[in-house]
Amino acid sequence: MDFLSGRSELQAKDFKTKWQAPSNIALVKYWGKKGHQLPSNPSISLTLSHCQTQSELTFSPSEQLAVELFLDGESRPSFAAKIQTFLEKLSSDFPVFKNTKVVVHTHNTFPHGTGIASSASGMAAVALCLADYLYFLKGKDRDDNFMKLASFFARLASGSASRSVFGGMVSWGEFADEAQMSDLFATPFTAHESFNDLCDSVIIVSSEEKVVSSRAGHGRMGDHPYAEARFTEAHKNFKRTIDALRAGDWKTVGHVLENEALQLHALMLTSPESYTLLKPNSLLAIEKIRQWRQATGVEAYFTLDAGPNIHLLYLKKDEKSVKAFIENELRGAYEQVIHDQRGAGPALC
Ligand code: 2P0
Repeated sequence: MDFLSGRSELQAKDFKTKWQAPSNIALVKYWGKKGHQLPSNPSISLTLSHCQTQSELTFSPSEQLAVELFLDGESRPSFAAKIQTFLEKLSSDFPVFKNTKVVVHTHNTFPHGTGIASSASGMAAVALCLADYLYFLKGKDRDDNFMKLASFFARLASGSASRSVFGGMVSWGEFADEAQMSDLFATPFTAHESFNDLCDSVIIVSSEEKVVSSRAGHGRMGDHPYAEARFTEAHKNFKRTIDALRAGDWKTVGHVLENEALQLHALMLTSPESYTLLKPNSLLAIEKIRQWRQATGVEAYFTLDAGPNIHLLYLKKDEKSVKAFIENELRGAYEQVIHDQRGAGPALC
């Protein structure tokens, strides 16, 4: 890969950069990994617009790698330790990080207390700053490979973050006949124009901290009795999804979307060390969404991340009726709602 060439001769220098990166919601889920942070199956996601992390990174030469991190101005040693561990791993391939001090100032635009994980947006923002630093050290202008490098770094930090480096729809993981797709980094996916204004209302059922992290959840796929069946299903769902996305077939996308969310949570329930991230109100909302769709014909479909919150996806033309449904029919089942939509991707601040 040419974007990795010439990395061993780089010398640390003073540099500062700031990027913002969005969150994303997977339509076909990444759940289970192999090798060095590689996905067991291809995934595809919608990049969101309102849920963003902004991170400023200041790099300076140092005798050894050191990381400080401030969230909204407050020192967060535990987050700093995560970035430090990530950079330590990266430094075997990019030795310049062994002689770099990094100070991170970060801020999330998510409403407080939503329980929305920020690892995708957070690690994507950091990865973009790292890619910027390396381009600066090489004396290169950002080119077509810049985002590829950022996605490569983001993947190593957190798999889903690899997809947050691009806007619109984004796929990640090798897949037959899709030569542009790679396990190493994500690539933008061009869907039918009818999905250009896809909406996602995030229904926050619970903002409590999760009992099992995503990282641990991926780990539990290692000895899961249904792992192979899941990876086969994921490949089939991926194919159905990309075909339907290209054809503008929202109904098929919606059916796969719901199936993927339910498979994800079924894997958690049936893993040898079982756990439940769904809450009673998650199931209540799912039932009501199905009944309402049946009764009205409005094509709004749910999905879930590794958590209890419901993402309700729908076309812009149905925005008014979906918002009224959430307010009237789901009242009492949620803490708050974030009405989000397809986003354009990261930006240099
Ligand atoms: C996804 N999730 O495709 C799936 C669906 C959550 C549910 O990827 O261990 O934080 O850092 O690579 O990316 C969440 O897991 O895990 C995730 P690591 P990540 O979005």
